[in-house]
Amino acid sequence: MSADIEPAYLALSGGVGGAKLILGLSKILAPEEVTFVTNTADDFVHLGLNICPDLDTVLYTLADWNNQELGWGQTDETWHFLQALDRLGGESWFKLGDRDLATHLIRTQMLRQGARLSEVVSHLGGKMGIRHRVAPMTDDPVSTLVHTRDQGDLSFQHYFVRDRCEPAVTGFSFSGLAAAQPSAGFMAAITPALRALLIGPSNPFVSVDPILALPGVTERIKQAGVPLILVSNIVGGEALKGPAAKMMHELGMPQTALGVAQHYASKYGAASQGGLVSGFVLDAKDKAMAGQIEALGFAVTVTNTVMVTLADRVQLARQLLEFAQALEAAP
Ligand code: FO1
Repeated sequence: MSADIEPAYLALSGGVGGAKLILGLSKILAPEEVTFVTNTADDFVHLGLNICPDLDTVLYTLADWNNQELGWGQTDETWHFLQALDRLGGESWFKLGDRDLATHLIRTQMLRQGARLSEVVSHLGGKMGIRHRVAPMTDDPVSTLVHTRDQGDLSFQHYFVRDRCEPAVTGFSFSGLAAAQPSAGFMAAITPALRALLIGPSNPFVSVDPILALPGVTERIKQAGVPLILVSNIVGGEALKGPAAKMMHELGMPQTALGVAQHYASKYGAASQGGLVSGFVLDAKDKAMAGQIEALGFAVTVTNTVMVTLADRVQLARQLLEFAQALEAAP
């Protein structure tokens, strides 16, 4: 992966939605121009293995190894290990494919030998032929706790995969976060050379918030004074992927792009009012909400944000860069 030159762009990502935008950005920005930072708050230890789902989704997507049908894991996957595990009465609710298993084994081995997660990511990324910089949000363990109405607190993957996001949520917390340090690769990207920070259509509560909540991150972004641009993960009242709309409903928020913008406005504030967020990217389906989102203090651009094809990913990436340039030029 690329090093040395300070990047002009930084993109933050959760899993599938953010990874699609990252792929688009990787097609138009040279490796030294951008850093990709991924959420690690959905990481967990399963069967003794260190699993980093969002990181792997980003790596597999950039390597063109990702399983497009599932949205996670590798392409051309086989499931002999899982079947054998199941036959022996092992925990098979979390589906580890045969190819995917190699990633978790190498990562676990390297971590046990004392490597930082960032080093593991560089190693795996290099082996996958990825030239762009990818960094975990932190090298320290952070894990999401999902507070539920009826089942108490659940670890994220138990809520998400084992319980299929069925329990009603009342909130989230992130153990380890207050003591975690942002990774060196993350912090190295926030320099005077940075021109924009881009956040794809990832889940605000469990993908974006943990990254921005790492100690010192929002302060450093504010100091850098660069536009922070978010893409709505809710289009036409539905989540592009995953349980975000259901979570919003359970949390008593409007299940709309406006609801997403309100969440970010209340948590981080608008840059135009001394806060963090400069721009909000709204899907054409939701263009009627543009005025209300602008009233929160955000600049708004309206475009197609639903990325089905590679051309859609590249198109959205281009629009984001144009939006960032317009915001940078704004007084
Ligand atoms: N998601 C599922 O819905 N079911 C699974 O069995 C599953 C297995 C899995 C294995 C490795 C991996 O890297 C990801 C996996 N995911 C699975 C996806 C993952 O749990 C979620 O998409 C993310 O944590 C949310 O971003």
